[in-house]
Amino acid sequence: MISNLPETNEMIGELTRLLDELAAFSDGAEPGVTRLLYTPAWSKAQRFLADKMAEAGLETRFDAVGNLYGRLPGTNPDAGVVLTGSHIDTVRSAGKYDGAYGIVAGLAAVAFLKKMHGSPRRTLEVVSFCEEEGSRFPLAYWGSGNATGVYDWRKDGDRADEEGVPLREAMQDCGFGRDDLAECRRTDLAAFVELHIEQGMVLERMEKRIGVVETIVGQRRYAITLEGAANHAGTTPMTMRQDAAAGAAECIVRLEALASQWGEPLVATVGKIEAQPNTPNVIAGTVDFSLDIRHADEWRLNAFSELALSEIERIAVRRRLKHRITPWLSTKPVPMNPSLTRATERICQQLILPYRRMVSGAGHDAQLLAAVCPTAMIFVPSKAGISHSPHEFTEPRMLADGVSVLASMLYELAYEEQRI
Ligand code: HGY
Ligand code: MN
Ligand code: MN
Repeated sequence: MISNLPETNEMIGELTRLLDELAAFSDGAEPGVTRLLYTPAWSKAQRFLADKMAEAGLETRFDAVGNLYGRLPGTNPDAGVVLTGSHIDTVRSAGKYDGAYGIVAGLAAVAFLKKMHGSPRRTLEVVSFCEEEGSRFPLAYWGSGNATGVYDWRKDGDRADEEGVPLREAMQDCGFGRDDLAECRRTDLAAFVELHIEQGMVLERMEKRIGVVETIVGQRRYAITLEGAANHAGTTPMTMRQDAAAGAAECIVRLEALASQWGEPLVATVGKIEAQPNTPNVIAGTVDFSLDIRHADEWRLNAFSELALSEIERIAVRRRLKHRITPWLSTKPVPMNPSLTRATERICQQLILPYRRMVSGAGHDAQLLAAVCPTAMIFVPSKAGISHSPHEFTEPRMLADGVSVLASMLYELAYEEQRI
């Protein structure tokens, strides 16, 4: 057990200052933070973090896709690397904590451990994964996916964003996508611990300070197109329409009703929708919409996804609409490492922090890292459960709680070389 912890007020000051500085790196006029992969704001944020890691005395490097690592070498080079961190990209019009908090808190924890305890036995690293959200290109987890072998940047860079910019081109324009940069694939990890805001309201409702994540839900994401016939809104009788917007609306209402019938923790969301020609006096000829389905149980996730897609097909056929369904993300529900979740629980008890074991309804890099090393995920409460919104907020005291738990975990893993 670690003998000392960061002084709370000092830690609060450091965390809020770094989070505010990072939040300033934002593209676009929308309120909140918009920092999409390989955009100018993304580039400035990664380089800002590289400077902060270097100031903390860590060895910094970028890998070939722009994942940033800060390294505190261990005295036992054969004992593997203990990694902590999260993702630097955001959704559009995001808050300032999702992803960024895990990086900033990881840096603060490692800098504290270096200052108080010097070199660890196992090497400690902080990572700023380049992309997790899937907000710009039709793929998600580009950073941790390249680190764990889910993607290979040399082969998987052809998908284009909404402006038709290929991922590979955006990556190279940012100075990445080069063989002379560090290899992405990590095969040397002893453990990964991700600290993140809960993005839900369970901890706040249960008056808990820490969430000990047991399972991260699986996800299915689809791009769906319904194609009817654009026509005059005034002269086309209701009985003679192939209205893609009405078809999409019926699908959305039906999916919501089905998900509610299935009950928690299943969720299904249509968050993105575009009608063409998107004109008030023209019947929509085409509608593109997204579908995001999640569950903690793989069998039920698959069963609901099949049902949802068959309902979309049934509605489209009845309305004489062509339909196209493109799957673009599929992640399994992933359990966290039981030994690490027990260690997190014990640390919360020792620090007298009320905690709760729970499922994560949000996806995280931890669910990819869990395939290559023992992985744990720790939550701090989100005010009113709000996230993916400029109104995202976590009490500064609770931000510091997370660092205390994370520093204790990293100390046991890297300085005490705790068996995992
Ligand atoms: O969508 C999610 O679950 C995460 O925020 N990427
Ligand atoms: Mn997110
Ligand atoms: Mn996140």
